[in-house]
Amino acid sequence: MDTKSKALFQAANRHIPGGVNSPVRAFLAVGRTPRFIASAHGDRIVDVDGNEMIDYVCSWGPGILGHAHPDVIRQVKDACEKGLTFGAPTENEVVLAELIAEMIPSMEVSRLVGSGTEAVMSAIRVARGFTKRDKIIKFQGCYHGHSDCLLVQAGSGALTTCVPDSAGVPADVVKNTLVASYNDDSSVEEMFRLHPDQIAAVIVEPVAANMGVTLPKPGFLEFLRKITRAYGALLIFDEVITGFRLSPGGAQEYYHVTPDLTTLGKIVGGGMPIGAYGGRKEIMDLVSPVGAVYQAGTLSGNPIATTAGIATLRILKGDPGIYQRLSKKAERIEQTIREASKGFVCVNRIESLLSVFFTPRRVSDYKSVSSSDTAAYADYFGYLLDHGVYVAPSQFEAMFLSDAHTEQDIAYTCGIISDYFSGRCRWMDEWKNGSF
Ligand code: KE4
Repeated sequence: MDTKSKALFQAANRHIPGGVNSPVRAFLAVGRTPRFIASAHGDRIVDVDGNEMIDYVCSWGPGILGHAHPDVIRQVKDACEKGLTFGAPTENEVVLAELIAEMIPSMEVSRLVGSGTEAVMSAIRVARGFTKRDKIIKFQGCYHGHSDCLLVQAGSGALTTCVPDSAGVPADVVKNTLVASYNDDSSVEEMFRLHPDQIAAVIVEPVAANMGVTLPKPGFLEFLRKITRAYGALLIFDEVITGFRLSPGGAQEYYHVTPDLTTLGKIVGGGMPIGAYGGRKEIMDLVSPVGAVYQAGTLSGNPIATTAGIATLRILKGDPGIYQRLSKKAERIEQTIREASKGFVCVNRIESLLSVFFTPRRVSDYKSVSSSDTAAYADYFGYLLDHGVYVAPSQFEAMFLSDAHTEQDIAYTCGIISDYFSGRCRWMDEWKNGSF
């Protein structure tokens, strides 16, 4: 029953584009009315119609401890009593910068901003300022927020041109953006061969999670580290999703590859709006007011957001066992999908991040991701939603686990998934007959 969600969605559409403040929330990819959430605790969310669901979106990643963690909430409440924002430096910002540097040593110096988009936009600017070069390489299928120069898709002459992937982005703005293929060394080598001293940086999601979870092939990240060094370009790891998710030190600790710059979001704010970018002092000293690269923000590092971020990181740092618990829970779901689907779908998982792709092909890049049957995913999504399991409303997103997911809820989820694939799922039969 979603009566109140339907009414709210109607009202929302009158004053908000598509009725949502971020497109994926509109459920367009799954053909359902978005659920308007009233509250959330632990691994549960409750919508305005009182439907309680087990949450595997976790607000797209920040919710690694579960919703409304009591220690985080208590500290945020106390902080609110002292004022919400001062527009002046605070002790919290020093504490959070020290925590980030301790957990992600390559971020010796960092700057807090308001979102992952802002972190990436700023990191690109610093890379261009540091190298005095204009071109950047990104990868097809990787998403780094909505700053203009990254809203691109490979043009026909992918090696030389790109075309905007959004209205309102002038062609001029993306002319210095090159789009390579994820996990394809040769596509990167070719770009450096064509533009040997013009590339400021390569930006990559060390584990791509915005085309669904797509893992780096063995050696790919090491290759990017090597080729950027060889050509004097910077390597930027966009760890907005993987930061503090794959391990306390993110993907760079997990894969033992150290980038020059890192961008963070989501977990670093503990559910409050924080992004961050950082790297070694030599690079970050270019950032205003020390250096010539300008970047600023009214609410950057505000006391409430930094309180939530510090509380969250301290819990993660203080209980590394969380990562093993998270991984075991995700592994149970992965195994259930593999067994129940009898190999008719592809499951990619790394630690507590996973995606199920409705294709029997192995998914390792944008091309193979594109073979997924999005209508089939929508059918799967709807069945889970109707049975109280809330996963990403898009084939090209990830499933997130939290430390609050109980064994009981994981078992329930596995039961629903098994029921779907073994009984309800018309997709496999019709897919076999090519009629889906
Ligand atoms: P934000 O500006 O949304 O805080 O971060 C942008 C961003 C940057 N880099 C990566 C790797 C990201 O995944 C994101 C944002 N992630 C999406 C989920 N795939 C946010 C959800 C949404 O857009 O509503």
